[in-house]
Amino acid sequence: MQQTRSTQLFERARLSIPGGVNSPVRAFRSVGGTPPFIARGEGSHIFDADGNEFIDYIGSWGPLILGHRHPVVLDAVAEALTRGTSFGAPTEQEIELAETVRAMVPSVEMVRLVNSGTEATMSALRVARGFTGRDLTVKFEGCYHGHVDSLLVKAGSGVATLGLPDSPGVPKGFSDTTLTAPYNDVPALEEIFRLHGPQIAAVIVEPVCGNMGCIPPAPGFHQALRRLTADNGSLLIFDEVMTGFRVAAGGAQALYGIRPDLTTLGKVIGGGLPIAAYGGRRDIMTFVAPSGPIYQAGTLSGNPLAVSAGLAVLRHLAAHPEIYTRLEQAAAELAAAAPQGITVNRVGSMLTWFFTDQPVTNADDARRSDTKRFGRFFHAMLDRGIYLPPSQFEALFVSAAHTDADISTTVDALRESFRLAE
Ligand code: HOZ
Repeated sequence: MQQTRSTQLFERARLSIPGGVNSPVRAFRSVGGTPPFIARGEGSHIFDADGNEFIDYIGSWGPLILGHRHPVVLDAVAEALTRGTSFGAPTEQEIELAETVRAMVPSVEMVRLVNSGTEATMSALRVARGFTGRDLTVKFEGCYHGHVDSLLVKAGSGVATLGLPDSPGVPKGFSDTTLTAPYNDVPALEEIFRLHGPQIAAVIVEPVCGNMGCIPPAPGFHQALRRLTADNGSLLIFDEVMTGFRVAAGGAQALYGIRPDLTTLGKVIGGGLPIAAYGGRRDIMTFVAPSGPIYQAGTLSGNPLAVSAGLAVLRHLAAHPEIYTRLEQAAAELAAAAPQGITVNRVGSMLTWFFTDQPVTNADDARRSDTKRFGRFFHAMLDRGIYLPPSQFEALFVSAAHTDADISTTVDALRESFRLAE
């Protein structure tokens, strides 16, 4: 293999970091080859350590809805830096971020800031259990809710990408608290509730799945989740780490008109800095310490730099609804470039091409995609300067920074790459 600065860095990284990366999907294991090491980003483009330029459709796996180095983020972080990097004490901006989240996502009546999506889902689950006094959780096969012990069951994202069975290190007692159903399968969920209804604390769902590739909810799926949970005294948790502020300003719950009991948020809420959140009904959230007995805490929670960046992005999105129209139009153009025989799933600016001519509505369908062909397609795109998620089981993200020229360059690359991947 030809040595480049990136390949040298990868060899060096593997000596000190497991697999050379700090999150598994980045390692290119399922598509072959080694990852470019990124030196910098600007708008919709990134530049690697060898000076190669790419149009970026990962956007840090979702947070960068405004693109790299957007001025509102840079200005907010620069201003916050003049005040200090961390206090571990309350600040006024945390209230402003909480109020902004409440205004944009009305089901979130109270919100607690944490540092990662995993922390958000882990905490939401604990709150659901503490509030209901029940232990069981229902999740859907192929959905991924971070690396929370009890949620690493039939998980998507990196777990699906690497073809791993459920992770070693998770005590059986933890995974036994998780029941699974196929995504979009209402009869399977009804059966689970028939058998276990009074023990189920919560159903957690990616309202648009992004972690087995993009899979939209079937018509009526969310309404059934809402009805079954309400009828059984269970909570409905929308994991909007990926979809929050992305598929609509109010997230997937606004798009589909569903009011979950709890919501987890991440990615866009931090504007590219590490923030996540969980929130929901006031009567539930007041169970969280110190107002209630359910414990959850964090030294860097509400970090001022991250809060500033997140607040700037959310305010910008709220003030510019036309961004969502633009995202819709640009992503639709990309979706339309697929030839016959490829299944395209898209919701707003989340999109996946599956190498199958059959509809993809759940994890089994997604696994039927020809992943070898995906690997060839991925590398053909990369060779043409288009940086896609290196996994069939992840969604790509269009940002407001993608220009008409980016989209048309990408469409040309798509046409060639689909042909080369055959
Ligand atoms: N779990 C993330 C996307 N589903 C991937 C995170 C990363 O590798 O950075």
